[in-house]
Amino acid sequence: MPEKSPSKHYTLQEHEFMAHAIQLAKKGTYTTSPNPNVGCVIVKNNKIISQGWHKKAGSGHAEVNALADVSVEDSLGATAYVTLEPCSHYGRTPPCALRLIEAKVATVFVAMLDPNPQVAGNGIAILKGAGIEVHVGLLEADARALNYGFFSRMEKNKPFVRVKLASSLDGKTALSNGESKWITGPSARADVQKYRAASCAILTTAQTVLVDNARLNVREEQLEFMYPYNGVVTQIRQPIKVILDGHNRIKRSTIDELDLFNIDLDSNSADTPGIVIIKSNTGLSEFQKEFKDRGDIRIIGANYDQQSGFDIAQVLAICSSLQINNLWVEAGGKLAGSFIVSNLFDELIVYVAPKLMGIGGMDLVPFGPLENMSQTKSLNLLDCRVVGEDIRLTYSPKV
Ligand code: AOF
Ligand code: ZN
Repeated sequence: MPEKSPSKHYTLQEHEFMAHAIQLAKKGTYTTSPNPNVGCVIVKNNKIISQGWHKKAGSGHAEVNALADVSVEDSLGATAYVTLEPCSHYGRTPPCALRLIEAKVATVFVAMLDPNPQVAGNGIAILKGAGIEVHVGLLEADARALNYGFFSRMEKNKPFVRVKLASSLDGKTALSNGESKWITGPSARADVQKYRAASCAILTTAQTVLVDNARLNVREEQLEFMYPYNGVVTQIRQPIKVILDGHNRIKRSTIDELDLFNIDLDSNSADTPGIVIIKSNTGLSEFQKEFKDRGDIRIIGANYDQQSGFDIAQVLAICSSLQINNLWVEAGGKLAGSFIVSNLFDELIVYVAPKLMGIGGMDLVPFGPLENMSQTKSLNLLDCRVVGEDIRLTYSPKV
């Protein structure tokens, strides 16, 4: 790995150009995965002459888009600001480091290195080898925040995990008869839509799918922002649905009755399935055979224990192998509890409604009973805000 440039004191203008590149990168928030969000600004004589950002995996990278309409004459001696190290590999597209060399830029400011092992410093080395001045580290923390999911997958082999729960003020997620629609109001539900849209996958359980008939999709009419259609992206990217089915309740014969299985899955690329059903390793091949005719559904086996359920760490590794950067966990309190108790989550998001649901009913996270206060599960509060009539609380694990 090359060294950062600690001695470099960046000017205000350099900060402004990189901040602009970061704003451009954000435009890809709902559409680039499994690729990261990347922005690029080309500057000559202290003026931005062109700019670009990555829109969708398989289409042009930020640098290529920024240079698309620029002649070599114009880019000769220019400075490029890129939020992520230019790539050095032939992936779905050719290396951006070579594209910058071809454009004859003199200087490249890079906010941070690309942890992708196919790049990891090679992009910087190629640029330097061609005599280009390279500075790494400008606005690094902001650039990192653009891609927490991508970095989690690359660095820890697991997605960035957000666990969502909704409860009444007295901490109930459903009445004792199971009724739970609706606890929170329309604003909180629209907020959930925003998180779903930004997630690569939604993890849920057979119970949620079968009992609530949850569709778990992103609904344009409920999004409170304009979806970034941009010519390259022409339809909403629907998150992959990953369903945990330890008791083999989802059979070939039952799926046609469920709304979830009838939604349009065309927006997923050919190498990502629309739906993944994780089943116990026992009897797996039978199920795989049963679903053979459904190209949009993949059956994957995992360790399952009658008492403790699926091995969450293994489920996360499976998600990572499916190139899932951001995982949204939306099921009952039992699954949420497995994530919370094992600290295998990055954020817990709880919507609290101004309602009292009384005695009985489902607890927010059914664990315990505990014997003393030292056994309680503590969390870090990251954020608290009003969403319509409800409150949204965001926690991280306390380790
Ligand atoms: C860049 N600029 O805008 C992006 C980069 O399969 P490909 O060809 O799209 O390559 C994907 C990898 O390239 C991705 O995993 C990440 O390491 C890097 N993304 N690099 O120079 C960009 N999106
Ligand atoms: Zn690239």
